[in-house]
Amino acid sequence: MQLYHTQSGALLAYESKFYLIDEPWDALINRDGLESYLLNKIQTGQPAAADDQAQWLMEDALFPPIGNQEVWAAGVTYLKSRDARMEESQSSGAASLYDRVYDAERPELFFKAMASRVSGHKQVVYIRKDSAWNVPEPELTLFINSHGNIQGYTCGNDMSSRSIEGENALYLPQAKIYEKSAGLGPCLYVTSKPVSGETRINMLIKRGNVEVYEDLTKVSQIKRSFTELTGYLFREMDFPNGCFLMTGTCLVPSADFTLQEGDVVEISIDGIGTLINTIGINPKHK
Ligand code: DO4
Ligand code: MG
Repeated sequence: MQLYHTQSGALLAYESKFYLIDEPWDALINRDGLESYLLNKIQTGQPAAADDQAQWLMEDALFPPIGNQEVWAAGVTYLKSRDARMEESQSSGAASLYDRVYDAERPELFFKAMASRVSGHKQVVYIRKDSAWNVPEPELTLFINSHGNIQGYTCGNDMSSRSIEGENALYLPQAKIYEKSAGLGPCLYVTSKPVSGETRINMLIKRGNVEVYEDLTKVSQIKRSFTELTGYLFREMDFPNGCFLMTGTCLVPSADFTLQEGDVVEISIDGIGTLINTIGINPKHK
């Protein structure tokens, strides 16, 4: 089932019907056993919403599926990411850092965004004006509730500056954290079943009407389990409203590619749908 965060509240899509759930977003998604709770609501008489209202909400009134949570991110969880970081950081001498973290017991986890810096479906994400080499990073993103239980999944876009990170690994926060540097959406895919390794993650980038990049991979390519990543994140931190965790990029465009203003990035993950973001530049910094 898909749960959309809309202007009119939580909209549940299940078996081709829609239901408006009249509960605050944070309290709803933080419930243990969210899937059974929502199923039970439908089975015990939650009235279906009108199709045209639901379509309008999903097309025109969608928020990212986040309330008052932090967004964290894991790094170097796919071979593709390790190789790309090693390539971009050759001149800084930091290449071995990425190799080592890929094989280390402890994963790389970093703070990515407060909700106020997150863009939703069909919204703009920014590239930095002081960065010459910018990419989107398509990442299966977990929603983990305050008890450390994974309740659902969404598509994540971990916008990144490869030139800043490549210059010096200590610049990672500047390469990763800035206005509108994270995309989440279009919905929370609520399921109690583990995600299949066969789940496909696809990224398409369009410039005008031309496709300038497309590639696809499967979740089975990830080096670490989601419970392992979640376990490290929750070791010494409490998240009263739960938190989002991007699980690392599995696709990286070739080294001669950089995003331009106006490009459109589409990240699709089986079961969740497609998150579409247009690339912009913060007008304050133009
Ligand atoms: O090590 C730097 C960031 C890694 C990352 O964001 C990723 O692998 O997705
Ligand atoms: Mg990333």
